[in-house]
Amino acid sequence: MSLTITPLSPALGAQISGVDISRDITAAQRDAIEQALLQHQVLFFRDQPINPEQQARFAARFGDLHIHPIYPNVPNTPQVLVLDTAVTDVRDNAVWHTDVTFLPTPALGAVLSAKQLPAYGGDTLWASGIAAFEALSAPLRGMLDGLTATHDFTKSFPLERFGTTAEDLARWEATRRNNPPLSHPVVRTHPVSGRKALFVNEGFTTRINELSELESEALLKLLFAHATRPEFSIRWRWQEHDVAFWDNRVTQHFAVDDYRPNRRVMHRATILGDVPF
Ligand SMILES: O=C(O)CCC(=O)C(=O)O
Ligand SMILES: [Fe+2]
Repeated sequence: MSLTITPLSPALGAQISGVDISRDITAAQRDAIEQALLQHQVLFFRDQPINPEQQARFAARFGDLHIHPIYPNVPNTPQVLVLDTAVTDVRDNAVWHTDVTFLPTPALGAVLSAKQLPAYGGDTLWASGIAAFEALSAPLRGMLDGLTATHDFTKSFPLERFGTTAEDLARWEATRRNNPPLSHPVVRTHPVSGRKALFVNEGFTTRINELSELESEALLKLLFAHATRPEFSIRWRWQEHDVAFWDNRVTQHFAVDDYRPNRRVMHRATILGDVPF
């Protein structure tokens, strides 16, 4: 059976059916999914009840997996992290962000599986950095291309919220030591498709390096607002056993925090990426 790819909006997002990702997918299926990811930037699969080992195996078909420094993992499958509102304060995901841009090699992408959901609420939005970049005026595109920006782990993981126990504090201190603020290009070229995307995000980007502080602040404010406009984004209403697979090189996302104290549990496998250029 071949894959069916149903685009969901002009900027990004497609639903994929006709594949069971709990099984070892074929090379042809893998390649078709990769092509769909390059084109649509975020893919959604429905009715895919997968266990953590299956999720890690599927994600590992697209690259080596990352073990997150802060979030808890599934016991015995550390490549799969757990976002459980009963265990972890996940409010830092309710800001537009690209995952782990505080790393020299931010994630290529991630595979997120819905395990337990509130009756309603808890949607996730994604936005296309490609659509956002292409919609800017030529003079602004020209100015941004070539600039660099600072990304800082502590912007989304502040000590106040991640250093409550001695163990958490030690982990946070070590993570901060190992991940000092670093620079990435403001406009990133996709390493496979060659398309250009805006690559600053409110979660981790603190400063455009080549501008004055005032200029940087004003321009980042503009870019954060522009990048997440409705026409560049898609909102996914989860059902249990849905799986989302996004290209973290050219998108950002926002997990809506509107359902607590109801519980929501997600599992994520994160695929290592390369140095942005
Ligand atoms: O919980 C979600 O829907 C997404 C959370 C998130 O930001 C992530 O998994 O990277
Ligand atoms: Fe995220």
